Amino acid sequence: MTNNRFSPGMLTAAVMTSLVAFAMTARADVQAAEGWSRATVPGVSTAAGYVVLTNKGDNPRKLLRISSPLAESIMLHQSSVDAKGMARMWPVAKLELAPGQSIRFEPNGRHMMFMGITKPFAVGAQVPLMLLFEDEEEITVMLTVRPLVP
Ligand SMILES: [Cu+2]
Repeated sequence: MTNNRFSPGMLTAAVMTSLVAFAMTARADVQAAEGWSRATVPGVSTAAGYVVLTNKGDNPRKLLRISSPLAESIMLHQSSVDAKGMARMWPVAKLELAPGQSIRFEPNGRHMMFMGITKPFAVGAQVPLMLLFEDEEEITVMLTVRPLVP
């Protein structure tokens, strides 16, 4: 026996898929590139993530939340090295991209601090990073894990 008719369930799934695709393409003001992280050693529960974010839209974009299935939480951090070579870092409350603005996250600067990573980051692995912006624009960035020592 064959049945070539679409079932109502299949039709609903097809409609929902197209709605999701539409929602994703309707809001793509912020683009992410050059995502990477560093390998971690066993027992270490934190990691830093780097990316370049660019606002291609005509409106300011405010970052509301950062998350990853591989970490309990992720914070925005800024770090710097002083004249004596001492490195320190501190949390950054918010991040907003003006129209056309590009912000680079990099070592000894702005970074995404992964807290409570669920397993060590292995060289070559891809770490998903979800960035939620105002107006429900959410983008996913894949961070490529580089060796701990470059
Ligand atoms: Cu940090």
